[in-house]
Amino acid sequence: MAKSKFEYVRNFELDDTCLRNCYIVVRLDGRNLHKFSDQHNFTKPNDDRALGLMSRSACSVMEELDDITIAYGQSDEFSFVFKRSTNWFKRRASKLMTHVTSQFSSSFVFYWKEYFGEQPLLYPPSFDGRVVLYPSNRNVRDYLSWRQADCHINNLYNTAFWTLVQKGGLTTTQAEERLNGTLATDKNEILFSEFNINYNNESSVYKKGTTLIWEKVNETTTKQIKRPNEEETEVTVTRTRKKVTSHSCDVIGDQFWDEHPDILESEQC
Ligand code: DGT
Ligand code: MG
Ligand code: MG
Repeated sequence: MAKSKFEYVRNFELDDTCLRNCYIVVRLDGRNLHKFSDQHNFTKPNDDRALGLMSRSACSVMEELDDITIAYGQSDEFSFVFKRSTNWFKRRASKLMTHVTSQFSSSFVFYWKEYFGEQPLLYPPSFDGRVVLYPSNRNVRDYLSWRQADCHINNLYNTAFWTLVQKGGLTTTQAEERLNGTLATDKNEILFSEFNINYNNESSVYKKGTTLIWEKVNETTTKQIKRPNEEETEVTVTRTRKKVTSHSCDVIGDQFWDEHPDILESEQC
């Protein structure tokens, strides 16, 4: 078929193929979640409904899109790591990034009611996305460690800050001044000695964030079976299937990676 004279405009498209042999990480982050969380009365510093909805949306991304082996989320962000050998969408960065962010955003709206019940969603939320390539397993682990360290630092600060405000009666300015220049040990000490809060006992979802991976799980179902000339009997069937499972554990040390050796691929490629 003859090409139209407009065909040349295709040549303006840039090649954004991700380099081979690299892990492709897509990180998304809520746009102006500060305002969104205020307007939707999120509890401070952590809102279980919001964190649950973020994880549910990330789970939908893993289930609907191919080749994501691990996702890690905290606050209003989630990172998705694609297999280093993925050829999904010919490794085109813009396709991968936009599919992840749009699947996540639509899921966030779709599942809103499951987490917020009758509380209305006041306006459409949006998420930005970026793609980063990491050539080695060590780089991917360090990337996830970086996000988890960020989660820990922010959560300790936010826990101390909102405890000073909510339980200590300080204004937000006073709480900010009180925490200015303090180290982690100081914040732990303020929580413990002034408010009898042992930070170690805080929920691990808050302290460690949420890690989603694929795991084989056994699912048992019972069925009533009726054969000709026999009494109806109950049969139990156990099937193994791959499912996205959620963990709030340390991903900085070796234990998690030793227990899940299939998440990262072998280095010889
Ligand atoms: P951005 O990302 O530059 O468009 O701006 P923000 O406002 O999204 O800022 P960001 O991403 O650095 O920080 C996340 C905000 O989301 C932060 O203001 C606290 C809020 N947020 C996230 N999770 C929760 C939560 O569970 N409860 C409450 N109250 N706020 C949360
Ligand atoms: Mg944000
Ligand atoms: Mg953020």
